[in-house]
Amino acid sequence: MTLSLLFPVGSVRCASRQIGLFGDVAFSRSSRRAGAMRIVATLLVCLTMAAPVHAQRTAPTHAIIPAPQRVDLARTGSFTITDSTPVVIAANAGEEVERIGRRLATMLGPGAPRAPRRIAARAAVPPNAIQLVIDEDNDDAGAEGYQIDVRTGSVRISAREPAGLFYGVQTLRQLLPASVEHRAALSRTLTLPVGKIEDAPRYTWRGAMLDVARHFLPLDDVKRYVDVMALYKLNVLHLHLADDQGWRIEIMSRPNLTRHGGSTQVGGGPGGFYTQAQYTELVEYAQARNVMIVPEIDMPGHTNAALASYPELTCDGVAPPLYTGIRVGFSALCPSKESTYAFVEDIVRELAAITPGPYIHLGGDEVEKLTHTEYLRFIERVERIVRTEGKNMIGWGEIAPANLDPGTLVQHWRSDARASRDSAYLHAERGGMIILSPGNRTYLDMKYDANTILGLRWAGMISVEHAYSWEPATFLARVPERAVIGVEAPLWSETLEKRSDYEFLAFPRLIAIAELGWSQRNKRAWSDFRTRLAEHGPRLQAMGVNFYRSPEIPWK
Ligand code: TNX
Repeated sequence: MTLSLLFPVGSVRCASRQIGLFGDVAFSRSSRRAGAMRIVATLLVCLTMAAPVHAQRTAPTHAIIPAPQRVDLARTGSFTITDSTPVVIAANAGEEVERIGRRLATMLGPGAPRAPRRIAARAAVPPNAIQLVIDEDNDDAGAEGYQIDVRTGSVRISAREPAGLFYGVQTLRQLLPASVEHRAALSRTLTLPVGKIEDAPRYTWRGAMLDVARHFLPLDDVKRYVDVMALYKLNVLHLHLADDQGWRIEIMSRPNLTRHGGSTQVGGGPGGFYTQAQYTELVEYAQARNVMIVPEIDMPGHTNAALASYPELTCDGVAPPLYTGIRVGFSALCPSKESTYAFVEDIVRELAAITPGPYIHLGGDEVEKLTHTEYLRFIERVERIVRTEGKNMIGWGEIAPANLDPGTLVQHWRSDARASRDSAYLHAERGGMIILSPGNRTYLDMKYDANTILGLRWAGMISVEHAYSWEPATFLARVPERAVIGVEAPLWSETLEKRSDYEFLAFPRLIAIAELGWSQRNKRAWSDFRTRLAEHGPRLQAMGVNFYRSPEIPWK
């Protein structure tokens, strides 16, 4: 074995290698044994390294983001992919595996979409094939993990679930040149380095949020966002579908919400909305990429578009005019009227019916028009409505002091753990889980620096390094690690008018958050991340993503 096979890629200092290796959760007995061998080898190398100049600073063998748990790739030896390399799946493989195989085969070959080849359980795998294998006993992989084994004459990706195979393919994609991202690529020969990868996510919730309310974003643009999310193994897209400036989802029983409430946006543009059929199309598009859609209708505040459409929701029965500015906190549903709860029931019932995922987000942030008690009673009542529809509620951090069900998720968004404002720990104490979206680290609408034209700055400016260099498990002092379900990066759209604006702020910072959500703590280091990220420039460009060429990254 060569040294490059022994060590996790990218770690250059002996100490960090040791921590990395000791910290590894070995997958299987054999890899645990290999792990022990590695530790001995590491100690030997550390001793040798005490001697002055030893050429340990070898170039990394890959630029995979998020960093996998374990990568052993050789510097010599490769598997060659040609136009005729078959992608093979089991004869009885289900629809999802078929789809993953088809997309892989299409990516590898030029021209028309290609189908994967099905082979019987006992039949020999054809030579030089890429095989996708579902192995239900593969407990090492978990629900989203996978293993890749590249040899000179075969490639095998295995996982317990289709989601794992999908992610194995995303990793494979990143081992190939950016040219595979061009849809109508020319005939070409590609190679993969021989070696093994074993991988599984750290957190189950790896999210992004799009505010399509302040400015409307057409469906195709949302799909493009999902495409990039999938490449980086993000699995939740939270859509902020209603706010003061616009209502963006068709509700059949309340047609004026979109007819009137959806007719404008910040700055007074034409707004827009998704029909339920379009929403369903997006849900399915996302599902095929292992992304769950979480719809949010913000309430009781951030509701001017709804109040303008249905005056019975206001306490005085008078509809306010539509709003196209960017202030917050001035609107609220009337908490003492039964018509308010009939409205919430209609919304939640229709959303639940078109949302296969288990969550409905009801906002709950920045309410200034209700007393604290009115607010808490409101939250408790709408939570019951969500549960009646068979879903779990999510709300922004402010909801934590209410008497919540432990199945509800609290999304922390404040920058720090100021005791008076941060109460997420109350939810952790009752056994609930917290999504971390701290403003000063994950808010993609914050400017990168003082020169950024788009975006806001209330939570500070967020460089790529600042978005990357924090630790979710210990971020909230009073929330234990086990109560953190994961991370999510919101992109609010007060200043964003079109897809290229959204992409400019999201990328590459969302990619940094993706690594926080997926990679083990001991596999993360800024110096290594920025070198890997540099290799992604051509790929993002090939995908047509308008990313910010941050000077922090040595772009290729
Ligand atoms: C705070 S974070 C908000 C949004 C704004 C955003 C702008 C949160 C739950 N509410 O209404 O769009 O700041 O950065």
